[in-house]
Amino acid sequence: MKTAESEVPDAHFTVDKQNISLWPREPPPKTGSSLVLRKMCTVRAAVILLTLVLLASVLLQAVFYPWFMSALSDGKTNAQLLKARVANISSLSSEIKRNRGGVEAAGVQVQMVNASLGRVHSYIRRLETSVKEANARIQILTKSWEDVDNLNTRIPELKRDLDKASVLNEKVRGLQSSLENIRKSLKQQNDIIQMVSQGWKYFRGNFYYFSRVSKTWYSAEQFCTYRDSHLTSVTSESEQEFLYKTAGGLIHWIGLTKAGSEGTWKWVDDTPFDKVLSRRFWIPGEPNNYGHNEHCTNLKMPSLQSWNDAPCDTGFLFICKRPYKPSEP
Ligand code: 2F8
Ligand code: CA
Repeated sequence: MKTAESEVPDAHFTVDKQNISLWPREPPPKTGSSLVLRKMCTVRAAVILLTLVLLASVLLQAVFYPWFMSALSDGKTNAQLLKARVANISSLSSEIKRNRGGVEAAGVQVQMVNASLGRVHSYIRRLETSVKEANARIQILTKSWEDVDNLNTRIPELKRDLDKASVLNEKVRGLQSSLENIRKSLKQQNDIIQMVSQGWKYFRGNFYYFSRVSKTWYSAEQFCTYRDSHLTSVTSESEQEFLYKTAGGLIHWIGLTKAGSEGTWKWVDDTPFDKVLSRRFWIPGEPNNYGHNEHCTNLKMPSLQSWNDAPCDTGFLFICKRPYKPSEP
């Protein structure tokens, strides 16, 4: 016991006869059995406490060891995974470094692609505009096509109408032709009326003027030419008949005269002389060139055989002849 007290530091000392203490004075030590008892209690308490701590430790280990081991295992696994990921990241980093050039090139290509895409978008917009225009035209064409369809359905009807129109057209042409003939006929009749009103007579396409005054053959021809005609020629029996009948038995000069040194008969209006035909129209015994001075011809008798040669400077009535030439409408 003496030893235990000596192990406690002495914190009480005296200065100038005054007691100085660093902490309160302990009560005076207890004596004998209480101290032992007290120490035993302390030991027991310590043992109990240690036992409890030990039990608690065992209990905690029993409870948390599996969890701890599992956590440890998980930690290892996670560490391995993390290590693998780190390795993978490292590999990826290397790969990224290697690919950085490629990425930059790809960036350039992306820019080019973007530019191309811009052009493509512009082209697409133009195409859209074109498509819209084409659609508008298609609508117009569709409308036109509908019109064509409608017309197609009407084709049979139109064909029938066309056939009718063709028949009518043919009739109209016939009528037009008839009208034209009528118009020409009316024009001809009008021309004839005009000439007749001036003293001319019409026979088969020619106008004839029977004079009321006598003239020599040459003066008579001058009279005729002044009126766009000549002394008449005779080219057929019907004309001869018309002339002698209209002459009324009076002697009239006609356009037959001898010309040139040969003294052959010629028509003054240049109608070819038909010697054979003319033989039917001379008075029998004529032409006799009576007095060797008869170079012109007249109608002397009221018959087919009515021609006589006579002196050209003798005065007789005369007959002018003008072919009918239809004037322009
Ligand atoms: O006898 C025919 C003869 O008659 C007349 O002469 C006398 C005629 N003369 C005249 O008409 C001028 C002839 O021509 C005619 O041949
Ligand atoms: Ca004669």
